[in-house]
Amino acid sequence: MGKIKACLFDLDGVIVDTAKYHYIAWRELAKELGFDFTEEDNERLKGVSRMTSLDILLEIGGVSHSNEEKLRLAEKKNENYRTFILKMLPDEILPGAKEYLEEMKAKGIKIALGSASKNAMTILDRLELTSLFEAIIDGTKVSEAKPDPEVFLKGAEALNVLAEECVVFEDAEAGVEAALAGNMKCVGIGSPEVLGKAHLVIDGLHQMTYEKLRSLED
Ligand code: B16
Ligand code: MG
Repeated sequence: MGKIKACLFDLDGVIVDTAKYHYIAWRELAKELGFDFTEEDNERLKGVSRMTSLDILLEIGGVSHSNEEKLRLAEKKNENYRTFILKMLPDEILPGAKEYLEEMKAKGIKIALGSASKNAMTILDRLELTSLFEAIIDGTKVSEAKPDPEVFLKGAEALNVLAEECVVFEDAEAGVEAALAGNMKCVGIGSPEVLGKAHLVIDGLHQMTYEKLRSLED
């Protein structure tokens, strides 16, 4: 208990909005498979791993495929998705995110990424944010998906801090649950109705301050 020493940031929905590109790529796959996939359906995929996202998509379409075929479909979607993220520019960083990362770094707070995405490195490079992170834990480094706390516990370990010294920033309910399961403080980014379990809920990092971070200390 006590002092906060580190911030762990989710990527999609916190630092950048990649959900719109995921949506285009999933919708295209659904179209090829012969069914519609709406923006509302896409909400169910936020924070969820690629293969679980595919399972949800196939369930919506009422179709089933072999594991081998599912791997091929996920790969196809990812290739399409990557054509979008490879064109991303730093002006796509969400308002206040870079400024907040820089401010925390200047105050001596350690910073790590905790994302389900296997494309996190590509995205951070495109946004020119990679050097701000002391540790990057992404979908290539974990075996358990959120709400399991693995991604954040590995982040704390890499930063050499205790779980209770960390604050997690998350836009997905499963991510908030992962932070709490890991015995960490959590700031939800989005709607209080969805993220009500977080210690604080804000609209975006533009609303975050060093004082608000300190106010989360026990
Ligand atoms: P990939 P986050 C998550 O990122 C996305 O919210 C989710 O929609 C996506 O399915 C997942 O990454 C996996 O992404 O296909 O790139 O490995 O919110 O955990 O930063
Ligand atoms: Mg997210």
